[in-house]
This record gives sequence, C-alpha cells and structure tokens, in this order.
Amino acid sequence: MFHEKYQVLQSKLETLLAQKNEKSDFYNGIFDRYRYPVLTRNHIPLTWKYDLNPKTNPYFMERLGINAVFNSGAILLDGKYLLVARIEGNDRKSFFGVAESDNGIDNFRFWDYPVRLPDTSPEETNVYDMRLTQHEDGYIYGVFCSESKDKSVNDLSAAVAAAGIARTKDLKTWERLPDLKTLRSPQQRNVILHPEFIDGKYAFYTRPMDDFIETGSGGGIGFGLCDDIENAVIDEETISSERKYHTITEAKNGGGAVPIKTDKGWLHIAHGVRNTAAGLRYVIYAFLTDSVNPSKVIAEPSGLLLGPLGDERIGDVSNVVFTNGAIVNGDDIYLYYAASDTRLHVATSTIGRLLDYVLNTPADPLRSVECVEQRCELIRKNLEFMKQ
Ligand code: BGC
Ligand code: BMA
Repeated sequence: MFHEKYQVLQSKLETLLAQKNEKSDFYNGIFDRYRYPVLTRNHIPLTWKYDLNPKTNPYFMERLGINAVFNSGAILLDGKYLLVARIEGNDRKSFFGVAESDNGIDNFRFWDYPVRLPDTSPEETNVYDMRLTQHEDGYIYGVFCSESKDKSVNDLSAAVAAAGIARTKDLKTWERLPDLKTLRSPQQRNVILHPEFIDGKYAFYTRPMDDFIETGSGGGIGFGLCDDIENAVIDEETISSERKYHTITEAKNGGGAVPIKTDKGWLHIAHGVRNTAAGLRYVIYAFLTDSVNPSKVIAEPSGLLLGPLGDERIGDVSNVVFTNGAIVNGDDIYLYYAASDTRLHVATSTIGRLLDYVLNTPADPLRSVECVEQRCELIRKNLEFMKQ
C-alpha cells in the first residue's frame, strides 16, 4: 500500500513537471499570458513533505506540508532559467527554493534541497521575496525581506521588515552579509540591488516606509548609494517613481524585477498598491529611467501593466499580482509574477514591445475629465484613420 501510494503521487508529480505550457488566448499586444502556472505547491518534491519510510510513517502522511509557492527571483545562468521561489510551509514560515527549466515557461523542477541561508540573526523570523542581481562585481546578490518581531511595542503582530543581503556565484553556496541599513527609514521591503556601479558605488532601490504595513511619509520607490556592500549603509534616499493620489500606487509602490538595461534607459517592472473595501489590491506597472541616472523617471505610462485576472484573483491574499523577477534572453523577456500569494505564473514579451509600451502609452492625467479627453483623442484619430 505504502509503495503504491508513493508510486501514484510520484507519477502525478512527474506528469505535472513534464506538462508543456502554452500561450493563453489573452491578448493586449504587450505581453502573453500562459495557460498553466509555472510553479505551484504541487511542484514541491515529495521528499520535502513526506517521511518516505513506512516504519516511521505508517499512514503515509505529510509531515511538513507546503502551503504555497509564489514570489520568485529569477536569473539565467549557464543557459538555464533559474527561479528562487518563495515557498511557504504550512507553518507560515517562508524560505527559498531553486527551480530550474530549460525554456523558462515550463518543466520547472526544484533542486534536491531548499536554499540554506547562513543564520546570522536569532531575531529573524521570516524571509521572503528575493531579488537576484547579477552584479558587475562578479557576484550574484540575493536581496530579500527579513522580518522580525517588533519588541518595542506591546502588540503581538508588530513586526520590523529589513533588507537582508546574501551573495553567491552558483545559487548553492550563500554568504550572508549584514542587512542594509537605511539611516532615514525605519523599515524596508522590496529592496533591489542595481546591477551596475553608479559613481563607483553600489546602488539600491529602496522603499522607505514608516511602519511595517503603511509607507506613511515614504513617497515612493527610493534610491540610494552605498560605498561598501559588506556593510551597506544608505544615508539619503531620493524618490524615483512616486506614489500618487487616485492612481494604482496610492497606498504603496515598490520595485519588482531587477531593472533591465536597454538602449533607451532602464526598464523597471514594479508593483503598485491601492486600498479597497476588500483589502489591498496589488498590480504590476512599468516605467523607464535614465541610462546614466537610473533613479530619474523618463517615461511612466498610465495605470497597470498587468493586474490579477480570472483565477489569478483568488488565493491566500486575493486580488494580488506581484513580481520580483524577470529573465532577459536576447530580446525576450520572461516576467515571473505570482497570483494572490499562492502560485507563480510567467508572462512573456520582448524588450522592443515593452519599450514601445512605456514610451508610447500616455501618462496618467490624474483626473477623470482629462482621462476622457485622452481617450476621445484616441477615438478621434482612429475614426479619422478608418475613413481614409
Ligand atoms: C508577509 C508578506 C506581506 C507582509 C506585509 C508579511 O508578514 O509574509 O507576504 O507582504 O507581511 O503585509
Ligand atoms: C507584500 C509583499 C509580498 C506579497 C504582498 C501581498 O508586502 O512583500 O510578499 O505578495 O505583500 O500579500
């Protein structure tokens, strides 16, 4: 019985891992969506969940269940598409696991063991949302959220979010560096290391916030420089893409994938959050910054690039899409985005398309009356064009 059960589950897993993905019929000309998620809780190896010895597990029970696989860092390494996914156990603690595919859209398979980050802080309770930066100094950096209990207040749920930094060359052996210190912001989440030196310094996109959830006075996606990555301290954070009233970024925004270098500037794929009666709604948006000064926004299209659609809307934290990784291969872009903190999807596009999108989608005029004018102008041009 035990052996049979194992065979059934293992062959189900192999079928899932061998499943070919295909483009869905979603169309907007900007990117393609795919029929199947690339990673789910069902992609986790059985060895991570079951005790496979019938003597110690006579009922063939899950001993350590997995609840969700989602927000994932991404990198192309030696021709392989590698994702460092956020995996959440049934115990609510997140950790990282590397999944590998040959083509970036299907057959992602987890390596034998999850990532073991050096344990450098007894206070750290949870880690999640790693951004992988292939830096010009030769290392791959993983910058992630490191969460601890806030013991300064008498509230069981009070927490502190900081940016943890680890580095590696192969995603197997990781060296942990001290967390990023931002002297003017008490909390940090969604921090990304820029891939190149700026003025000879390491450059980080930050997300200044006053509180664990609320950004408070934090005006948007921040940017700051530091001299020493082994003791990273940022004094001043300037604001790059701003939060704005009555837009998709009203409540918060934050970096997503590591910015992509193009001949027109740095392409950013980030997230924006607004509040609703049903809780926070997370969407993905894009903008372009200056080639020389990557914090200076030079184009920011109106509204969302990708929002939760259909089944994507439903999950542990519904009405959320979130990205923390993309892979560029030639002109092709693979954007990994998670739906509702539950599973991971891919969307594909090209640098050419996304540059056309950021440069030619009009900016948000911020008021209904002007949005109508903007749309009427499009309609007028179309009707005129169709008459010809
Ligand atoms: C969760 C994150 C979430 C954050 C803010 C953390 O405890 O693990 O998924 O983004 O709280 O709500
Ligand atoms: C955040 C993120 C994500 C998550 C999102 C929605 O603040 O850092 O981990 O996907 O909330 O819960």
